[in-house]
Amino acid sequence: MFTRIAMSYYRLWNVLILYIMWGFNSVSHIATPVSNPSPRIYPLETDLCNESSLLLVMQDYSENQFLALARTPPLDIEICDVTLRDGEQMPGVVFRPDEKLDIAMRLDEIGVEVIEAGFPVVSKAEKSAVREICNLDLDAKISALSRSVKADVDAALDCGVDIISVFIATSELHLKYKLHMSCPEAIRCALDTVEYAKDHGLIVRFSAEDATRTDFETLKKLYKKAEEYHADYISVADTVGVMNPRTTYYMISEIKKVVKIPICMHCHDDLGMALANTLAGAEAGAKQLHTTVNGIGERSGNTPLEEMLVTLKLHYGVDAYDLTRLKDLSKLVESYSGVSVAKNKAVVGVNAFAHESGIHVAAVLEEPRTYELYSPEIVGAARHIIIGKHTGAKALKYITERMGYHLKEREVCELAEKVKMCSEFKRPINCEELRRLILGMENLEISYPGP
Ligand code: HCA
Repeated sequence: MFTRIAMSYYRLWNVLILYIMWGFNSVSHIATPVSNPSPRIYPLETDLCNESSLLLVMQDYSENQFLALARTPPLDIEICDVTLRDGEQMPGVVFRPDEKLDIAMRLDEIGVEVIEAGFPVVSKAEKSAVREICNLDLDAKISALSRSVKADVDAALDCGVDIISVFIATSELHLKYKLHMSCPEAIRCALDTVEYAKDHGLIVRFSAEDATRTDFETLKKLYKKAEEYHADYISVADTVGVMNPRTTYYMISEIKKVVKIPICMHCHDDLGMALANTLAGAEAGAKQLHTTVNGIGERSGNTPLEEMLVTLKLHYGVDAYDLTRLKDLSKLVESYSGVSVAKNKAVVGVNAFAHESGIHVAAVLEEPRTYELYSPEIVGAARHIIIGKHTGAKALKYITERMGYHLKEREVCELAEKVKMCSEFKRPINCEELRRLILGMENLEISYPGP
C-alpha cells in the first residue's frame, strides 16, 4: 500500500516537472536535464524530423490569381526599421550596446535602408550606442529620434547620425493631457526644431505623433509647413493603432495631394492591422515603411519586419532584401529582448512551417505547397514534421524509413496507436522516444506516467 502511494506521488511529480520544463524550454528548444527525477523530459515542440534538406530547389509559392486581378500597384518603398528605438520602448526590453550593434549589423545585411538606432538623449549609454552604430559605416542610413527641442538635435548631432526624426504630438488629446500646449505652440516648436536640424545638415523626418487622431485639416497644414521648412520626409504615426487599411489608404491619398516630399508610415498593432495599414499606406503612395523585428514595441507592438518583407516579395515583387536572414534575426532579437515569439507567429514562429495533422503531413510530403504558402528556406527557416495525436500512418512510415526502419503496414499502425497514447500527455514525442517505441523498449505505463 505504502509503495503504491509513494509511486503515485512519484508519477505526479514527474508530470509536474514535465509541464514546468515545457514552459522553460519553449524558447531554447533544448532538452534541459534536471537532477530529479525523470530522465526523459523534452520540450513541447521538439522537432522529430527536419524536412528541409529534401527541398533541393527553392520554390517561390507566390502564384496568386488575385494579385493580377486586383491590379496591385508596383511599390516604390524603403524600410526604416525602428527595433532599436520603438522596439526597445516595449515594457521590459533593454538592449545592451553590443546587442544594439549586433542587431544593426544584421538589419544592414538584410538590406533595410534606414535603421533608427535610438533616442540619444535617453541616457549616456544610449547615446554612445547610437554613436557606435554610426561608426560602423553601414550601408543603411542611421537615424535617431528627437523631441521638438534643440537639445535632442544636438545629442543626435554628437552621434553623427544621417537622419533625425523630429516628432511632436498633434492630437488634441496629447496636446491637452501630455504636452499642455496649444496647437500653435506645438507647431512652432516643431518647425523651429526642423529648421535647426536642417541648418545643421541633417536629413529630417518630421513626425506628427498621434497623427491619426489629429484634426485632419490641421495635420495637413502642419505637414505642408514642415515641407516649407525643408523637412525631407513627413511621417504619419498611427500611435495607438486606430486605423484600418481603407482609412489609411484614404488618409495617405489626401496627404499626397498637399505635400510632395516622401511620406512615412509608422503603424502600431493595437487592432492587429499594423502590417495591413502600412501596406495600404504604401499602396496610396507612402515611401518609407516602419517595422520592428518580431513586431516588438509598445503595447501590441509595431509592424513586424519579417511579415513586411515576405509580403513585399510575394505580393509586390519587391526583391531588394535578403529574406534568408529573417529567421536568425528573429531568434537573436527574441533572445536579446527576452520577448518570446508566439509559436503561431507568421513567418518566424516555430509552427510557421510545422505540420502534425495526418492529412496535412501526407499532402506536404507529396507537395509542400498544399499546406505552405512559401518554402521555409526563403526566410531561413526549416520545415518540421511533428509526431503527436494527429499523426497519420503515412507520416509515420515516411519518418521511420528516414530513421532507417522498414516497418510493415501492421507495425506502422501499431506504432501509430502507441504514438496516440503518448500524446494523451499533451505533447508531441521526439525522435528518441519514437525509436524506443519502435524497438519495443518502451513500456508506456512506466515511461509516461498519467496524471
Ligand atoms: C512614441 C512616438 C512614436 C513616433 C512615431 C514616428 C509613435 O510613441 O514614442 O517616429 O513616426 O508611435 O507615435 O513612436
